[in-house]
Amino acid sequence: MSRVLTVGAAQMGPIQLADTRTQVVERLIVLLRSGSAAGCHLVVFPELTLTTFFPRWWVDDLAEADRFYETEMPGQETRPLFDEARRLGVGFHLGYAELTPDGHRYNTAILVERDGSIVGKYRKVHLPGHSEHEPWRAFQHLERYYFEPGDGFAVHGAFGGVVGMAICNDRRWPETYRVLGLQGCELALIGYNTPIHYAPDPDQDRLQGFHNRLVLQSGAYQNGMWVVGVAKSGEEEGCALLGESAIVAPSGEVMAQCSTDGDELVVAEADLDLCANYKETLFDFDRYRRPEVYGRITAQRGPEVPAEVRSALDASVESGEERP
Ligand code: CDT
Repeated sequence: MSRVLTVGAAQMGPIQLADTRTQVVERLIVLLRSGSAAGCHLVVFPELTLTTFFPRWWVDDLAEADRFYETEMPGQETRPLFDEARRLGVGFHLGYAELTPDGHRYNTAILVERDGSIVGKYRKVHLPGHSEHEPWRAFQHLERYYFEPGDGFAVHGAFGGVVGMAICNDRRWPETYRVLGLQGCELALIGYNTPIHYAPDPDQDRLQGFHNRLVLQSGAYQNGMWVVGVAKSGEEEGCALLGESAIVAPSGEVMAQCSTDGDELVVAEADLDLCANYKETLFDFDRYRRPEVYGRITAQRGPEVPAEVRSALDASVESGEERP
């Protein structure tokens, strides 16, 4: 049985503060219909798709930001997207801000099957940026104020394969792909909002596109999985966001990439059976991995220079030895 999945990366252009949910959902439906016309089984939308990237602003009380969160999914304004997906028989992936009935806030993504049922939910694990008000920045990145971290990476049996999700900053961490890969993930869906300007080190600004491809491609190759990275892009409330949404094969090759900073759909035929070419050869985990020497990966968070290395370095400095 063929396991060739036609996947659409549905990049969104900017969403301004004044844009309503209804307007955004109309744009999503246009992209969904384009995906349907292109034969897509699955259309992937970005992180925090339904609103502007609100963590760039400080509020004294989180409740002031409640309007940016979804308290139900689908809700009244998002239901037309679910209805249209079911009518077209096209599944989708959607990122949004989630406010639970008991008051927890998450940066969340869901996977919706072609019958409109939610088959998986993921809450972002790696929350970047800061939690304090830092008004000196051109724009802030307050995800660590607005959200709690999720508790792990799961996979789901959907679309004829093993599908996982991650969100934006997660894509920069090899642990993300590996934990998914260790569950046999064949297709990882990753929405993002990546400001081109990085205030702590602006030297990285010119490298945003390169770093995006670097992590998507290496994550795909090293785990033998398809990776779909989808941006919200363009000039959003004075903040330039990276586009370059891409569909990457298990070979690490980019099979499709957006070329604009607006609403744009690119499509690829993702043969899930291609994953085995990598999972059963170079990256045959069961045969070649050595978890017994990887203990540090889960035992510690930050780097710890071993004491003997530290004291040897200190001694060489004290003795006036020249450094290279
Ligand atoms: N949304 C998100 O996770 N963006 C981050 C930017 C981090 S800069 C504070 C990213 O990794 O693209």
